[in-house]
Amino acid sequence: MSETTSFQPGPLDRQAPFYIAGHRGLAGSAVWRHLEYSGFTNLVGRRSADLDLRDRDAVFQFFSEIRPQYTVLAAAKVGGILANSTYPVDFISENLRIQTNVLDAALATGVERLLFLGSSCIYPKFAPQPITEDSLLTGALEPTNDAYAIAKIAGIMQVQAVRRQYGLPWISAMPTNLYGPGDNFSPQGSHVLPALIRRYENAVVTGAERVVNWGSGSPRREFLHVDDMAAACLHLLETYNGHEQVNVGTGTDITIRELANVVADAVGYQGVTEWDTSKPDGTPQKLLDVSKLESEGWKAKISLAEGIASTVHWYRDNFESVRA
Ligand code: GFB
Repeated sequence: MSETTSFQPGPLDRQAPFYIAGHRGLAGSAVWRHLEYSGFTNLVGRRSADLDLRDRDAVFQFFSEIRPQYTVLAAAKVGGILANSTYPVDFISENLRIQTNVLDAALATGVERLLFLGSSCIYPKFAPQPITEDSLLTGALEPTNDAYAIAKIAGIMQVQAVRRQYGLPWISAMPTNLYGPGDNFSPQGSHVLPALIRRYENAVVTGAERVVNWGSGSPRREFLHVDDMAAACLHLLETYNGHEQVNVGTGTDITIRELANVVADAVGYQGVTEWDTSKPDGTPQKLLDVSKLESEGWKAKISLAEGIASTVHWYRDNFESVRA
């Protein structure tokens, strides 16, 4: 029996050095907050200006200095549908370099528990819905984000390879579309939810009577608040030791048109909404089957309405400094 199969997960040591790669991003900053809240006292993060994760030597140097016992790999080049389809080279190349460097350095220094964060876009474009973990590699990917998806699939494979070859109990989690405080609100580069918050809020502030969103509004997406995602990550690190990636979502989805109405209501916009069908729709539906995660004893807590309201609040409070 290899070490991975005999390893029994349990509570992590709150004093052990714990590195969060990407701790300034949407996902990583939520992981940091949740670990802090959960009593971890030795969290380590580096801004990209201080440690460029694409620089292999620097990453190895960092791991040998810090010797983290645990790592969450939340660092990635991410973006919405337009950014992904316009800059596929950046999305595949940067993500492969970042994750290979971090995973190799973590292996070289013997990181005990590691969680690799991926994305629900790793699954085939027409995967049966809701998408189960075993749909991975059963069909062609959605072309608007295939470069990013291939990088993330490579990350899952590397984690599985480390389990097989070296017996370390590392795991992967695949969150659905995330949102929340600290998101990127760039009009061209962001994901749909921050884009809608910014656009509708701006329309209210400027008194605009017309808002134009992308695509047809008919695609369905599932949205998970990052604080829920962060709680799921710690839960999995303390309970799960499986070869297969675990889906992290809410198990419910909504059309983009419905989402736009929720955001418009949340900010108090009463004008007209139009749809620019020259922009891509992307995959028609992306709803995760979360029964594996639920069987591990975890369920999302933050409703979409509640999560959007608090994110709008955060956006207003941080308007001057949001990433855009
Ligand atoms: O959030 P989004 O870019 O992500 O787009 P994906 C979701 C849907 O919202 C698409 C529509 O059908 C868009 O056409 N949409 C409407 C908008 N208005 C807007 C807008 O102003 N901005 C944006 N961005 N979308 C990404 C992948 O795909 O999801 C990534 O490209 C990653 O690789 C991420 O997996 C989670 O769900 O289509």
